[in-house]
Amino acid sequence: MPPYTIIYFPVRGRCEAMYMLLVDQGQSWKEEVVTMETWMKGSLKASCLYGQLPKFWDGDLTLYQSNAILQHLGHSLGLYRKDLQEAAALLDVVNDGVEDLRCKYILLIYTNYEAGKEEYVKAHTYLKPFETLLSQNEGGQAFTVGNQISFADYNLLDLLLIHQVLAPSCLDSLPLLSAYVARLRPRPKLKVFLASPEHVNRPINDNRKQ
Ligand code: 6SG
Repeated sequence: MPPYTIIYFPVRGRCEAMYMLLVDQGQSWKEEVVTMETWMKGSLKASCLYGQLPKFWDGDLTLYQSNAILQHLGHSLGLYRKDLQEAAALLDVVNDGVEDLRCKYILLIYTNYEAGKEEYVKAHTYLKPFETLLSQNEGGQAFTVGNQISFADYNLLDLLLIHQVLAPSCLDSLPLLSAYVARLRPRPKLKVFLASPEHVNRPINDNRKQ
C-alpha cells in the first residue's frame, strides 16, 4: 500500500506539482479522482475541512491545502532544508511567490480569460521575480535555494510549465528560468511522467481554458 493518498479532480490544477515531486522522488501514491458529478452530491465536500480538494492522507495524517501538503512532503522527503532554518525560510519566500502568481493565473483562467489574457501575457513582468531569485543563487545554475531540489522547485516548475502553455514565449527574455526548465524537465523520472498520457491528457484547468 503506498503511504500517500490524494483525492482530487481530474485536472492538473493544484496537484500536478505534488505528482511531479512524488514521481521524481521515486514515491508511489494512490489517486482518487473525483468527477464533478460525485462532487456535486455534496457528501465529500461536506467531509472536507474547507469544503475543497485536494484532500491528502499520509497514513493516518489527513491534510488539506495544496501548499501545506507540498511542505509536508518537503519535510518528509528531505526537500525542505530543515537542516538550515534560513534556507527553509527562503524556500517559503519562493513558494509563497509561486502561490501569489498561481492565484492570479487561476483568476484569469476562471473569471477573465477572454478579456484578460492578452493583457496578462503582455505584462509578463510577473515571471521576473523568479529570474531574480535564480540569479541570487549560484548564478542561476542550481535551484531556487541551495544546490538541491526542494518542494518549491516542483511548484515553480509546474507554474512555469502552465505559463508556457498560456504564452509559449513567456520565458524567452528570461535566460536563467529558461535554462532552469530545460535542466529540470529531463530529470529521468520526471521526463517519463511529463511525457505520459496521465500527465499529457489531464486538462490543466477544469474549464478547459489554458
Ligand atoms: C478548486 O481551490 O478544478 N480547490 C478547488 N473546488 C470545489 O466546491 N487553497 C486551496 C488549496 O491550495 C484551494 C483548493 C482549490 O488546496 S481546484 C475546489 O475544491 C469547490 O470549491 C480547481 C478546479 N475547480 C473546478 C471544479 C470542478 C469540479 C469540482 C471543482 C466547479 C466547481 C464545483 C463544481 C464545478 Fe467543480
